Amino acid sequence: MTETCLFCRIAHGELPVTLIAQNDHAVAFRDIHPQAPVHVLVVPRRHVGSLAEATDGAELGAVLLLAAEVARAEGVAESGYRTVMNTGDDGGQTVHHLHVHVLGGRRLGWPPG
Ligand code: DGP
Repeated sequence: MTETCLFCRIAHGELPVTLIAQNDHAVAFRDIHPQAPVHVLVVPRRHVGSLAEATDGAELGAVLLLAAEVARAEGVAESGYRTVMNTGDDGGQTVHHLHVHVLGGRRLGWPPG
């Protein structure tokens, strides 16, 4: 854990969020600035700065499987949803702890801006 990392603090229960799903490696909670009716973030419990720094396939797999579980729990698995991992400055990453956005509940545009 990194003391100053926002998502580490959330994952370790130091900041109050409602966890909507979790497994051994990852936790899921709602984005503070939702961009769609469903907007959930899935983050590894362990500090991983971004996808570019990921080395553990089991951990990454657990993050993605939790994202799929969130989509089912939020009722968008049938209608469809988008999973996004912003990586680095050009990718638009603002929180430097790997996270998957799970977005759904409306028709999403493509390509991204
Ligand atoms: P990104 O730009 O991909 O790094 O996304 C970071 C997301 O994190 C952004 O959509 C807003 C969200 N976020 C930032 N601070 C907080 C917070 O304190 N709580 C929650 N739940 N989400 C946050």
